Parts: sequence; C-alpha cells; structure tokens
Amino acid sequence: MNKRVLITGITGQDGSYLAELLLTKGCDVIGMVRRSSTVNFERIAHIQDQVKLVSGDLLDEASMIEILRTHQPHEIYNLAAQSFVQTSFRQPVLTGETTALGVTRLLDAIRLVDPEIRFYQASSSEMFGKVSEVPQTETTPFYPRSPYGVAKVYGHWITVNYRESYDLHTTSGILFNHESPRRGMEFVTRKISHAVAQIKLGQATELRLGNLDAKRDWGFAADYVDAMWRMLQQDEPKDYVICTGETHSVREFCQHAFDHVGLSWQDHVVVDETFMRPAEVDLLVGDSQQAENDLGWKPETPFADLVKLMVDADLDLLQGRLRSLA
Ligand code: NAP
Ligand code: G4F
Repeated sequence: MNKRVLITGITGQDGSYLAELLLTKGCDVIGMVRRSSTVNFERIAHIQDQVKLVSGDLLDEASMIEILRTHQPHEIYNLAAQSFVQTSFRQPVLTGETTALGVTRLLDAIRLVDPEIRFYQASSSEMFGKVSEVPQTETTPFYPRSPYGVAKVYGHWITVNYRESYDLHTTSGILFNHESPRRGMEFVTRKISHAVAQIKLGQATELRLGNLDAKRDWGFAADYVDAMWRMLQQDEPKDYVICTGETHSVREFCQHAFDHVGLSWQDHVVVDETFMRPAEVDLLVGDSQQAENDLGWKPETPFADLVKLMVDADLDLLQGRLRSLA
C-alpha cells in the first residue's frame, strides 16, 4: 500500500516541489486547495493528473476534519500560510488566523481523527528576528519582528505543545529563506531575477527596492523540501534548522544577478521607501549541523548558482512569451 500524504499549500512554491519529491517516493499525494474564483495551479500544472486535489482552508477546521476522515493520510505537511512578511504588517489579523491559529486547527483535526498521523510544520527563520546569536541554531531564542514572525512563533510552539501534550509525531522545520524560479514575484529574489531579465530584454529600465543592506541565508527550495521529508521519516520527532550557513545582502543578490547578464546594478536599482518595513530583520544566517548529523541533509546549491538559475529561468520565461506573441 502506498503511503498517503497530505500537503497544505500545494499550490505554493514549496508545495509544488514537495509534491514532485513525494511522487518520486511512490506516495499518493493529496493536496489541499482553497476555493478561489480563478484556478491558480500554475506551479503544479505539470503533475496535476498525478495528485488528488481536495478543497479545504486553514481558516475552517471542519473542512480539514472532513479531509482527514475521507482521505486518511499517514503524513501531513502544513505548508499553507499567509507567507509574505510585508503583507503581515497590513493584514496582521488575517496573518494570525491563517499562519498561527490555522496550525492549531489542523493539529486538533489530527488529534480528533487520527493521532497516528505524522505532522510537519513550516516554521521560519523569521522567528529569530532581532537575532541574539550568530549563527542561529535550534536553541537560539526567538524575537520576531513582524506579525508574520509572531504568528510563526505561535505555530512553532503549538506544534511542540501538541507533541508534548498528546504524544503526536509533530516536527517543525525552521527553514531559512529558500528561493527558486517558482518563488512568488513579490519576494525580493524573484523580484530581482524577473526585473533583471526584463531589463536585459529591453522591457524595463529600473528596479525599485527597499532595504539593500538586509542579509539573508538563501538556499534553493528543491533542496529544502528533501529535508522536510527526511524529518518525518525519523522515529523520534524533533525540530531542525535548515539553511546554507552563508549570508548575503540584498545588494549582493542584485550585483550577482545583474553581473550574470553583463549589466551593472547601480545603473538600474532605485531605493524606494515604499518597500521599507516598519521593523526589519537585519541578518539571518543559520547552522544546520543537527540536520546533517541526524538526517544526513546538506544544501546542494551554492548562492551564485541559485542567482544564475533564477535569472536564466526568468529570461526563458520572458523569451518564451515573446516567441508566443511573434
Ligand atoms: P507560498 O508560495 O506563499 O505558498 C503558500 C501556500 O499557502 C499557497 O498554496 C496558498 O494557497 C496557501 N494558503 C494561504 N492561505 C491559505 C488558507 N487560508 N488555507 C489554505 N491554504 C492557504 O509559500 P512557500 O514559499 O511555498 O512557503 C511554504 C511554507 O513555508 C509557508 O508556511 C511559509 O510561511 C513557510 N516558510 C517559507 C520560507 C521560504 O523562504 N519560502 C522559509 C521559511 C518558512 P493559494 O495558492 O491559494 O494562495
Ligand atoms: O524576500 P523577502 O520578502 O523575504 P523575507 O521577509 O525574508 O521572508 C521570507 O523568508 C522567511 C524566512 O526567513 C519566510 F518565513 C517568509 O515566508 C518569506 O518566505 O525579503 C527579504 C529581505 C527583507 O529584509 C526585505 O526588507 O529583502 C528586503 N527587501 C528589500 N527590498 C525587499 C525589497 N523585500 C521585498 N519583498 N521587496 C523589496 O522590494
């Protein structure tokens, strides 16, 4: 019998890579999708006939209870969230309902329907916020700097709490920023790679950004979903930091991206206050030694390769569109 696995957030960046990975492992993949007036399955279009999509929402516990009863998953990966930090300042309550309380609703559904289900929670390095040590590990205290970060701290601790209170197999992966050509356009790496491709092709001239000094530990999303899977295969549930151990500024990301197409970032990047945040996370860099020791996991994609593959993918995307218009 194939293992049945439920992914919330299957239409997102990570959900699409995780679904691909789980299919290669022979799992029956069930993806929870929320109702919308138009279909937004672009990231999973290539595997849509291999996964079962079911309707549910983190805001609606009954919908998740129904999914668990009907589809009886062995594992659940909770990747769904309001995941954009900037939006969380403008929609803090929605962010809390989804990214924080949504975790409790899903854990409660597990407790009520089948406590044997293994559960993965998508925790975040944003929880470290104003960091108290460098690099950050599983024991670094949290100091979130946005409603999103606060909501993720709640999601993290409720996951720990259900493990300790009800003996559930729950695990939090504290993942540092991870990117890909499937990253949403509003996140800084994709915003840069897409703008660089547009500028190279003569479709734009400038790129407006906020804080260029912020530093992040950026990895490749396809590497990181493998760590999620490894966590749920462990007999003992435990929380893990997943990162590259390297940090780079937004400015450096720009420099690498523009250099790759033979342009100078200083000629095109304009700093725009609109993209500054009320409170910033200045520096993130992790240490994933525990994941390497226990899970045998290590990042595979260096920073420079990540930047290039994102710019190349956006060049392909835009050139493909131009060809289809010709
Ligand atoms: P993403 O691309 O923004 O995807 C988010 C997913 O959540 C989408 O499928 C979205 O569905 C779904 N969703 C949002 N609200 C929902 C609701 N109320 N009910 C059901 N589904 C809902 O995010 P990602 O980059 O793949 O990240 C996956 C998870 O990891 C998120 O929890 C994120 O916070 C966390 N995380 C990400 C990173 C990173 O660097 N990428 C790092 C640490 C942690 P729609 O398509 O319908 O909008
Ligand atoms: O790409 P970002 O929006 O990602 P951020 O805020 O680090 O959050 C991402 O990573 C978290 C993990 O640590 C996830 F939990 C979360 O779900 C999300 O995936 O911004 C990165 C940095 C920030 O310091 C921001 O201020 O880039 C800076 N930045 C500068 N100009 C900008 C811009 N960010 C965006 N989105 N847009 C700009 O124009």
